[in-house]
Amino acid sequence: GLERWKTVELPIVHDSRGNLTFIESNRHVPFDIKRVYYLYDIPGGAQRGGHAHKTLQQMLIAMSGSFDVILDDGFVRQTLSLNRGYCGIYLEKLIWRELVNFSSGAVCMVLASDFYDESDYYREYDEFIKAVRGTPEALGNKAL
Ligand code: T46
Repeated sequence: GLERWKTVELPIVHDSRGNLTFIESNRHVPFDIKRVYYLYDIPGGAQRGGHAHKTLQQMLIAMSGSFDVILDDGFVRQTLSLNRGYCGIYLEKLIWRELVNFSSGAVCMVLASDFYDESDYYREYDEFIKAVRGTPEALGNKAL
């Protein structure tokens, strides 16, 4: 079924020399990875995100340290914590996200299904709500 977001446990190759985790397009993420970016050197108390995407799918991973991700599909709000290099959060389109509570030294790596495109963003919450409550997916969700 359609899941707006889900946590994904990535493969780990354990080794006395240290662990190795890998991510393959269309296997561990359900899309072709077209872009990778990362957030780092994040000052204490800073928040990132505060927007939703019209079409973009992404996976967020804490490569180091920890942070919390507040997710909102227009009806349901959930906060998830990331603090392991082998755990990702997969995000469908049309999910409002806020990243908060970054530990010192935290690094958030993001795998994205498309190139950067500012026109793919809802940066106003009201605009996002208006858009998502008009979609069949959102109405289905509301019925639950
Ligand atoms: C998301 C969260 C987790 C680029 O030029 N290329 C890029 O690939 C990205 C992601 C951003 N930018 C520019 C656009 C802005 O001028 O970098 C500036 C900061 O971007 P933004 O304010 O969107 O950064 P965050 O950390 O609030 O959000 C980013 C992603 O934009 C977003 O998709 O889910 O990380």
